[in-house]
Amino acid sequence: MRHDLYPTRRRANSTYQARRDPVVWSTAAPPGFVSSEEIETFDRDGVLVLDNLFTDQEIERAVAELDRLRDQADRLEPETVVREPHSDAIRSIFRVHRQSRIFAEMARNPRVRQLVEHILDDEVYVMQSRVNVKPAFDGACFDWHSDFETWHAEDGMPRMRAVSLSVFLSENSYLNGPTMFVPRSHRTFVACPGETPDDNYKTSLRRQEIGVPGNEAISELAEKGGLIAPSGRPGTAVLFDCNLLHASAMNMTPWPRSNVFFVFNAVCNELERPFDGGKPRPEFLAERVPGGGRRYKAA
Ligand code: 6CS
Ligand code: FE
Repeated sequence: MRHDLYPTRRRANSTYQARRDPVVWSTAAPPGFVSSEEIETFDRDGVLVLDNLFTDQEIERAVAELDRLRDQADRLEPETVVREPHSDAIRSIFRVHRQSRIFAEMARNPRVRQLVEHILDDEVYVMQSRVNVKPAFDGACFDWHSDFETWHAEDGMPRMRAVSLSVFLSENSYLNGPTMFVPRSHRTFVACPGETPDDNYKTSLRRQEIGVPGNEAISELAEKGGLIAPSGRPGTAVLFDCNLLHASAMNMTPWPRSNVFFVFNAVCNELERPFDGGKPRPEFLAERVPGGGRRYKAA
């Protein structure tokens, strides 16, 4: 019987347990462009805002590429184009690092790689990428969740040894549905109620119902850590831990809130069988380590 460090789902209510993994795995000095204080902030809060991580020129190319992908959505892998729950507007485009050379280059950015490989203390690979378009007037919300809870239950991610980088392709402000985070919630694993339906991803990417903690859990953790909604100009990036609770409200403004997300998983944290007992989700959502990763490296 496989030992499950983070049992979730198949229960009536949300239950808590303490995180059993480090947040920052390396004890060495961080890469030069990041200070030790910033790494300590990430360790404490589970989130770090990096202003101007990408240049205006890099962002302009990425925005033009996003427009091209949206215009040519019919040429993309069909399952990777997810539409809004209440309209035909595009909500997300997944696997952009495999469908676009420009987004592939962004994912290979040397500063990004140095930073995430420092935090995870291992080589990394892109387990998932997506552009969340959150279109003007029509961008629906993303319910409260921990990405790791889904990736553990439905993709078989064994340990909390992955991080996400959200890069602003448009202005993120308090108006247009910025991602809200519960700082410090990454140190608590909230096991969620409910049973994972077959092919859950076919609905969860439009409206997540399973893997959503109860309001009491969000209230309690927000009382402790508060709420933040980083804002900034295009090129700003937000690095956040795989287990940090986050959500975003709907976008009613005339301005889209388009961000590209790259999920970096440690090679030693290769995906196993889903811990909720279901069948693995498709590769466009959860890329398994190419050529198989090394076995789990001691912390
Ligand atoms: O299921 C997933 O993998 C996706 N769902 C959400 C709400 N965030 C992480 C990821 O994009
Ligand atoms: Fe998420």
